[in-house]
Amino acid sequence: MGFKRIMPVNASPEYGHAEKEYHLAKTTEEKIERLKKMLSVAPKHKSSENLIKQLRTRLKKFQGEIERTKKLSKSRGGKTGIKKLEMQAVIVGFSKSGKSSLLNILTNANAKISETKFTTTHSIIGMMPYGSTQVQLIEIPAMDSDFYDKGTVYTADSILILIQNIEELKKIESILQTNGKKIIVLTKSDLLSEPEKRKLEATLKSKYKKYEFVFISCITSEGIEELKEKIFKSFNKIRVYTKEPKKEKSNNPIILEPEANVKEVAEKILKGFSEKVKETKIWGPSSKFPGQKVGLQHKLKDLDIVEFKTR
Ligand SMILES: Nc1nc2c(ncn2[C@@H]2O[C@H](COP(=O)(O)OP(=O)(O)OP(=O)(O)O)[C@@H](O)[C@H]2O)c(=O)[nH]1
Ligand SMILES: [Mg+2]
Repeated sequence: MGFKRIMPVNASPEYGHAEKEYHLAKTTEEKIERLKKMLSVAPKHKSSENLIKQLRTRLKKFQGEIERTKKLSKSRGGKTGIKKLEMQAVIVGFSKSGKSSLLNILTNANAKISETKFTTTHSIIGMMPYGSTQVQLIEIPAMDSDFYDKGTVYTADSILILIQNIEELKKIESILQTNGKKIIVLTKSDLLSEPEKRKLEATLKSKYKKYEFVFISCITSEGIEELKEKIFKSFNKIRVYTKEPKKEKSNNPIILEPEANVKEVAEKILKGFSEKVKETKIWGPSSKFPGQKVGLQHKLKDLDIVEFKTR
């Protein structure tokens, strides 16, 4: 790292420790923090003036780097530039965990994938089609990089935590700050043996009961459909299909809040003219029997089918 080591006379063990920590720092933020610590514990006498000057110069250099990074990510529309849509999920994980690969499979994005670390340096947005609607999916730069976007993660509805082992999950949990729902995504499952998978599964089921988890591979496509389902479920919305009399149900469901009623569906598909509805029949989870006749106030459930007869 080119840092000339000058051990000052009378340096305390505290200083020695701070210096060691500084050399272990991975990110620029960490370096800044640890340089400040070194400065605070450096001996304050004539013979260490040179050292203190050197430390201050180095600190300024790193602070300048952070400023430039911030400006750069702003000008690229990163951080503050993301407009949050109704259903937003973020992809987080350490570098090379497969965030860009997953984003590209699930959405229209074309993020750069690479074998080298820290390839993604600004948050990348993709849209994932789901039913008749779209989910906003965002790759956040690696958690172990200087570009990690805390703000977007904090406000997202759902967080996909990409890991390959439990140790990574523990580390991420200690850094992650969010109000969103968490889904654990075990990536590169094609590289795991069946016994390895079973072991991970057992640990997650016993120690991480409150989280949903799924094994995925961007190579074999294992778990991709299951993950889409879990992402949608995490937003706590319902899907309702509509149909016309004597016809098949529509292919694309309408997305609604839980407990939405028939009137809301009618308003949506009849463009505000729910008074045109003469009769409504329903099939599916909220019906007592297939084809039950219901009123406009009837509350719907996920995967119901609604048929309107209009005047
Ligand atoms: N075997 C295997 N390799 C994968 C899979 N997904 C991603 N990779 C590889 O892992 C490496 C990193 O993938 P990326 O998608 O660029 O990872 P990332 O998390 O976006 O990395 P950064 O943006 O640098 O933090 C690449 O070489 C990918 O080809 C997978 O499911 N299986
Ligand atoms: Mg990436």
